[in-house]
Amino acid sequence: MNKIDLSPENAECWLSEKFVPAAMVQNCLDSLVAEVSWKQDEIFMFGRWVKIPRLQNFMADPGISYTYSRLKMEADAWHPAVFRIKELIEQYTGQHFNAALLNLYRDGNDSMGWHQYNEPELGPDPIVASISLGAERRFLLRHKKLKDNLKEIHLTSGSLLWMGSGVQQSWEHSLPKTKRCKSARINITFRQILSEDHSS
Ligand SMILES: O=C(O)CCC(=O)C(=O)O
Repeated sequence: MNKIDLSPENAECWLSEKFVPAAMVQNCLDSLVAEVSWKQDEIFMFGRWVKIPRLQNFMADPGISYTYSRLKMEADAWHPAVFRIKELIEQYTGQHFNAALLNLYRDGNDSMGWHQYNEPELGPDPIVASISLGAERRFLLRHKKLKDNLKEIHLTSGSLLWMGSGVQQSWEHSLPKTKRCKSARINITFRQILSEDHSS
């Protein structure tokens, strides 16, 4: 496990390459590409509705929904491969997750703009476990006030990026486009959605 230095804050962030057992990675990728109901949703940004530059799906325990950029997502049931990875992360970290947002980047033209996890249903200090399957992509973290403070992480297939306590408060992140990448990557971000009153 490699600690990622997010000073000046003492934000907890680390990367574990080869977290998903090699024997599982290709099977997971193939079955998720084929079996998940991927959608190119629209979100509200800069005063208008725009199509996201990637495909996505939301999975969670029954009854949980998730809203970001005015898009309300109802949960699909857990895909068995996603549920298995969730169990592996929970065993390794002791942290429980009840939801996951899945992103399918079809190639290097698909991307994710700068943002942080600040939806009220994630609570004041969200902990997010982010799994990568497939093509390697560059992931950037940028300090919200010290904009020159930039970290670049190469997310390899099977890796787990842990964005723990303190990360979302001071840092935002993005996954830029790249001409070099011609194949697909799936990202799964496991999250804990709090109950309706956002206090438990
Ligand atoms: O694809 C990634 O690694 C980033 C995903 C992400 O930032 C998100 O789901 O909000």
